[in-house]
Amino acid sequence: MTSGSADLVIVANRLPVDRVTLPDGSKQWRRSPGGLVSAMEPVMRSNDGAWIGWTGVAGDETEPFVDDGLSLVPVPLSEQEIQEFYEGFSNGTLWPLYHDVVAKPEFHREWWDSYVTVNQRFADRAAEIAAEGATVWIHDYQLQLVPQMLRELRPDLRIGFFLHIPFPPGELFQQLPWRRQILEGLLGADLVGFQLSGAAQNFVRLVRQRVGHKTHRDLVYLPDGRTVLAAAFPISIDTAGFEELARSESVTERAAQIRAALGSPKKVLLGIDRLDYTKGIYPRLRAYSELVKDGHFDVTDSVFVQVATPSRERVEQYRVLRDDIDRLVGRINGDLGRIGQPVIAYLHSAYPRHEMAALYRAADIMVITPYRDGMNLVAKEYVACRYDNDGALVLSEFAGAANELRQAWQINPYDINGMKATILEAAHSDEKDRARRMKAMRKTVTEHDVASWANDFLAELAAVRPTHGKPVRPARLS
Ligand code: GDG
Repeated sequence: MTSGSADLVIVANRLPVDRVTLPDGSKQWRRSPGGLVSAMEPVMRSNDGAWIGWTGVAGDETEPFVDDGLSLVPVPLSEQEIQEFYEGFSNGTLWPLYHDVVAKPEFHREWWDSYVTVNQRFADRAAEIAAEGATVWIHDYQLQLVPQMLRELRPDLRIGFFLHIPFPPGELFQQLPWRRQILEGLLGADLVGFQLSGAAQNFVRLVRQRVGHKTHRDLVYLPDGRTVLAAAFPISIDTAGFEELARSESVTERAAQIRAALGSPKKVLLGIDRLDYTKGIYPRLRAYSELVKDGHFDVTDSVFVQVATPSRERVEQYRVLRDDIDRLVGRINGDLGRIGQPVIAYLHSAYPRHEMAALYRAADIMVITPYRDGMNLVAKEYVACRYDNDGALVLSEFAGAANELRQAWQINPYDINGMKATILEAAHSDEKDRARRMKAMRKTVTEHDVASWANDFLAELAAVRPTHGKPVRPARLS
């Protein structure tokens, strides 16, 4: 195969742009806000980089284009592929399976077939545009077969893969009928990155047990002489960017407006999540409503603001979740609210980054309670915005972020009473204690931002020794 001209290729399910229709009816691309884009942008610019992904529009056959200096290469998905590859296998099979089976994963052979077809399309595209010896960085659970498919087409490339969500323990992973294919798909990479070292260990153990390759600590030795390194790279945020936004006059003003609009309560609690069953929104709201019912919070001077960003609305489990949360909020406000004073101010909507920063600044207590989360960037964003060293973070021990944000008030979302007690503790904490905790957490997110995350990953990928001289036994079938 002939090679292209890009020295660094990012491969992700979505391109970092959205198609927007202007008031005059014309279409334009708008850069989607997100840590990954801001982290990759400088590296892409200095490396002749290109980004491969889907535009988000069914059947879109847009040719490669340049947007504000970035080369973007669309991969088309048909309506049926969106249903089978994206909503089906990615979000109906892998997402629940990788999140501790919080919801029941569905296994359908047509979904798998579509996953293979679409992964091959991404691999073909990457093979076309990557220059000789280029670095290719593949992202996330939708594209786990791409590393191996790409290696077959282009053995000259340096291939990295990063999984943004948890990697499950073997006991759960082995439910997957295509477990061996997924492991082999990932082993096409030279470096497989995870959020936590426990996930990397799960992966290496599974490779040893299920595929039969020789492993040592975080290394896998393949029979063809290649070495694959599995390691943790906890993702982060554009810390300085968030802090700057939070310090701006307009965000400061908006934060004050938000508090005033809420009736100037003594305590504002805040939850911000994609509306997803892994995020533990239900037990969180129940815990808070019980605290109100028990008289620990008074609806006249405290309020819980819950922002739930619409997500994956065509997937059945997400529709059910939305109805469950709607009903719960309605019941809580109906039972315990007053005129103009809801217990929970519930917003099913997405907001600009500016509004998010204002909400973070307006909140006394940020409550983040996922059953399982790869990292949880919202927790880090809250910390980045609290340059005043005030504000309390209540954080689930099942979020990857809990590993770094040790000074948060940590909770177990399955333990409602424990969660209630900890929220109360955070609410009654004194200023000095809050400042001590917040300062320590701010140090962490300042020292480890998304730029250092990307640099660490790419430096490790550049340093891995792709071959070994060890005699290894051939893989056995599982
Ligand atoms: C996956 C993993 C891992 C949310 N609502 C709005 C909005 N957001 C932004 C937040 C934050 C991001 O979306 C959400 O990131 P999270 O990390 O909290 O969660 P997932 O979407 O599930 O992300 C997760 C992550 O990948 C990265 O590896 O941490 O564990 O599940 O940045 O600010 N942004 C705007 N308006 C909204 O309404 N502008």
